[in-house]
Amino acid sequence: MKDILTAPFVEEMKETTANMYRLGWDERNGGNISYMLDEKEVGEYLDLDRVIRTIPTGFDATALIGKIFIVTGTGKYFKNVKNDPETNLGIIRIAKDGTTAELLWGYRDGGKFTSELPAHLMSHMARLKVDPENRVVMHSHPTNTLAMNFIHELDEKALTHTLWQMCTECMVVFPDGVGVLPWMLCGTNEIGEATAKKMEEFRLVIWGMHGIYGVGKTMDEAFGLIETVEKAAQLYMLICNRPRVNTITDEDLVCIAKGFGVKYRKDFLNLK
Ligand code: 2HA
Ligand code: ZN
Repeated sequence: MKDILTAPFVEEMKETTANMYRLGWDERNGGNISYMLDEKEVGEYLDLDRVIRTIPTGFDATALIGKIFIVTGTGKYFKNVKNDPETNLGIIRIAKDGTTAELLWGYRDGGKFTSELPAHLMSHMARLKVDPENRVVMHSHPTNTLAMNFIHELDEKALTHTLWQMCTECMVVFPDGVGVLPWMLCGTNEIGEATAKKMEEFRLVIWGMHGIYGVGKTMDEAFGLIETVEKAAQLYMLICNRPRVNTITDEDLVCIAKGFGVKYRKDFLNLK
């Protein structure tokens, strides 16, 4: 059996949480990541018949029975993952009843998965229906994205349109736009269900005045989506209270979409 601490997926979790912390997106225990793993690959590092303990999830994830995820721990700091992955991360498998997580590794101090597991697993279920290759769900509190939430309409069309106008790259990176939820209580099945519903059409979902969710086939895709929104939001925050002299027009946005061959949300533009 190979040493789990050398597994590429543990390395990716360490590196990503450290990056997100350094960017100031994940203060204290803010943010969480879940990453669906390949059973065969995990089997090279862990005895899959050895369940350390079982933890009820409090919701039904029948569609994910047998699936294995590496997930950040509840109350754990992204800052600390790099130096102690076995305490701050866990590897869980959804048990045959669909409502129990079998702990295969990690949460060494008796801890458990993030309080946002409902939003994560429900989002995995929703995304796998539209993209069978989706693997990552990522939640974070990027500073400028949050700041923007307090001064900009929390409307999907308006917010996506503003972000698209902030950098040329936005239309290429998230032509499918950004879903938006109003402020809601976090850590509940209700916010999980609302997030998953949005994930049927978006890879990015803003939790109004709380943070953002991004998903993808890879860690880079999910991270890159959030990073690009945050860059656009930063530009917005830098210019929002100054006179606008120049702008990327809707015609320019169409030109970008055509130039890069991306399918975009036409209803998010104001073309006649
Ligand atoms: O786990 O980010 O949404 C900490 C959070 C809650
Ligand atoms: Zn949060």
